[in-house]
Amino acid sequence: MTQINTNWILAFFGALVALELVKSSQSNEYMKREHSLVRPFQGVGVILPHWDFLGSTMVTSNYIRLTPDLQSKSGALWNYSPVMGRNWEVHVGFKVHGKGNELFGDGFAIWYTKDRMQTGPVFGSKDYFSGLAIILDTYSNHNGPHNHQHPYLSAMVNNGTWSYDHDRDGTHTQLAGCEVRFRNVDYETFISIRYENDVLSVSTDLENRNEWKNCFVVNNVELPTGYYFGLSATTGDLSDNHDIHSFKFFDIDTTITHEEIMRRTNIIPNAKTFEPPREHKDDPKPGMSNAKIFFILLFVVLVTAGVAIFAISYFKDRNARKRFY
Ligand SMILES: *[C@@H]1O[C@H](CO)[C@@H](O)[C@H](O)[C@H]1NC(C)=O
Ligand SMILES: [Ca+2]
Repeated sequence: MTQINTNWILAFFGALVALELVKSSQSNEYMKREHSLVRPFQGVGVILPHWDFLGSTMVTSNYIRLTPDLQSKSGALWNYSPVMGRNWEVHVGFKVHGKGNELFGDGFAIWYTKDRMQTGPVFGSKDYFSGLAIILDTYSNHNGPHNHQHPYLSAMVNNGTWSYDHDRDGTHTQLAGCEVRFRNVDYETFISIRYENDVLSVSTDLENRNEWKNCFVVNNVELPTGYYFGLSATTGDLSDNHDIHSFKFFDIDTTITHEEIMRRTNIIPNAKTFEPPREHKDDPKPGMSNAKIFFILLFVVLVTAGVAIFAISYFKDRNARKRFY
């Protein structure tokens, strides 16, 4: 009798677990074709449904090449359906490769922005953008005090006010970043961008391990609904092939109401933990900093002397008073 009971209980919980698994794979998280790119890209009929491309972009059946490994190229790929989802996750499969071993560039960016199909100086796209940029910068412009290695992955949220500063590799407007190594490997490399309840999490799979490695997590990131996904890349004096192998969009909250999605179209992109933009200053000249050191030392000497004089007279006073008792 008790044996039967435990079996029933086990079966009941087993069924519950199975139901949960089915639910999570079916409704909570599923890929939306209208925001995704899956192989083969070129077949009979339409090339790339749901996406437009421009510049040097070339579509083959297995990959989409934003730029070839040639100087001064720029290309982009833009989804033409606005994203009407509150919480989502995007997986991008890519390959950046080229002849250069020491010198290569410039990198590519993944966009979630208000405007689409606009060319410009930020990895082939418009500066002073409104929205989110995830930047995979392969070339260190190195004119500044940042101390990370390249390639470098970083995020920037912009409300149209700020400019991405290449000379500083964007470090003075970034939310967060991490060093990454993805160039010239034989396998496909991946990045995951998850935006859920105003938390932005970026991770990578660059070692062919089939598991995500955290790059950064940033809280309090506000992004509106109704923006567009895009990808763009550029080369300058240095170059690389910037290839996109897949772009998969998952809607991770299908329970959100239509009203909430419409209300969120009015949000202005904002990130509360955003480091306040620093002024772009030229690197200080050596003479200047010597003078600065001299004045700092002088100040320290004067303060020390002042404190010493005060202390001496104070203790003298106390000692003098003590003697009276
Ligand atoms: C854009 O951001 C800047 C700085 O964070 C802020 O001063 C400005 O008011 C914002 N603009 C809008 C339209 O929200
Ligand atoms: Ca750079």
